[in-house]
Amino acid sequence: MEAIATDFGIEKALKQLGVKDINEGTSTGSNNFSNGDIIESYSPVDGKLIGKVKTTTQADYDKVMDAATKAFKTWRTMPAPQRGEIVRQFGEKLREKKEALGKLVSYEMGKSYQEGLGEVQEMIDICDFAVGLSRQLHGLTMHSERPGHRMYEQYHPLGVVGIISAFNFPVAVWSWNTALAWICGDVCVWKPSEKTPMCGIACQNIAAEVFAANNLPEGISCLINGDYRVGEMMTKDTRIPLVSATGSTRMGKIVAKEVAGRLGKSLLELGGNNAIIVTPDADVKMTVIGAVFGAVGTAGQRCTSTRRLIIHESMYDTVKNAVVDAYKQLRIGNPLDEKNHVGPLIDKDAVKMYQNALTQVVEEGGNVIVEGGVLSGEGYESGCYVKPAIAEAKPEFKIVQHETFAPVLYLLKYSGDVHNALEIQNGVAQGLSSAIMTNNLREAEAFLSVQGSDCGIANVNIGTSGAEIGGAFGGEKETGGGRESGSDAWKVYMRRQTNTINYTTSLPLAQGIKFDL
Ligand code: UN1
Repeated sequence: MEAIATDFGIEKALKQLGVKDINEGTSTGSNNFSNGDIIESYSPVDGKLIGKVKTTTQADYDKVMDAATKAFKTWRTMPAPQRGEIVRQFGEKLREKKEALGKLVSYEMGKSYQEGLGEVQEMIDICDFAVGLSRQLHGLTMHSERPGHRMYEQYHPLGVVGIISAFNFPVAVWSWNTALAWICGDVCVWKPSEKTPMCGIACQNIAAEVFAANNLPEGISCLINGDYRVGEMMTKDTRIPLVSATGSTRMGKIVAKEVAGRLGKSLLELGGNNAIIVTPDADVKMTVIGAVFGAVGTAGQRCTSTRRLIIHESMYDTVKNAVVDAYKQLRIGNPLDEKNHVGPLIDKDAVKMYQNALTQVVEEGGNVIVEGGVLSGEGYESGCYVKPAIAEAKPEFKIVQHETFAPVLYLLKYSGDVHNALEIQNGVAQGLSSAIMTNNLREAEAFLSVQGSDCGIANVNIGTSGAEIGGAFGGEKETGGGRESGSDAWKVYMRRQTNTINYTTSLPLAQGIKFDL
């Protein structure tokens, strides 16, 4: 074993999750694969090596796809409520392993342990949701225009669903996809982020245990590992009718083009540039909680993170001072230590992007009011801990228009009515999450109206992050248009078939066409 941190119960959690020193990295449940390059996973928490994973080779990938396509043939014939029972068992296992998995998420990704637990809770919630849904994959029935005919629609599974997930939600986003895909009768092939491969191994182990205990084929849940080249194997593969990809807009555009080029479907969850509008009728205390959690939670690395506060001029100084005061209370440090609010960024590249954003906002004429900086010294040896920063800026600054995956919050001022604030809010390329803080019904309804927020998520008196799984999650414009998790997002994982049955002895044609022989 190479250096493995012993503090905060990490070693115990890794053992409990079966995350060994060197992992195969490619799996259809059992591990029996060739020797791809090694990916080493270092924790941003303490810079130590957590483990190693093998990159999936083309030969490995083909084995996975064979196993997955074969497993689909069995899985799709199992009644959906029975598939729901398997997902229920998977959710039970997650409950048992919640602390261990939450710890691994925190240690490998860097988010606070509380947020790591929250992420596993999202997995449990989507399992519960999917179990209920497994009895509700409804289609409609229609009245036929022809006598003695019955017309209805039914949903069938698509086949193999490819999942590409990001480092920031290394386990939950996979489960939003798999829990739904599984009850729909699909099988899944997952490529987790190469920055959080151990989280992938841990989830795969849990899933494999459940499928094995039920004598089901291991190919129902498959894992592949590697960088974009491994992702490309999926995007180019006509055996994969749906690719669900979470990550940057840059990545999403490549995936969308590749998958559309073969007329496959893609489900995209890409960048956000989320704002909270603070009106003259806002509750300042609630605003501060929403804004600060939104901006510094997960160290600003959620796609729903709050990046812009659009404050009415009459409230500007009050809100600014309250938020700046709150930042003084923030404790930055080891995210496994529950007294800390903010953990590290994922890696040193992310630190560079954070530094560049702070330089650029000043170059563009912004005014930094809470200084940033990289922390060093005891506890900060990984070099990934940064101070959450705040800058006063203008909506049109290039850096403000850009999504920087770091705890940098921009304060923007508006005057006049809420429509002016909305113009600023909607005046970016991304369209994921949005929020308004107001006790004024007219402002709230204007924000939610057709002239209001153009985002997929629009919250009143709630911050931009922390959505529940029950709603459809996703956004518009450069966010990619996909919807995952709740509501009727399940429909993306199925194909719709319209069935018309003639139970008469004649064959009347639709539209009254006469064709007598
Ligand atoms: C993401 O950042 O990719 O709404 C997902 C939230 C979480 C999910 C974020 N439930 O902040």
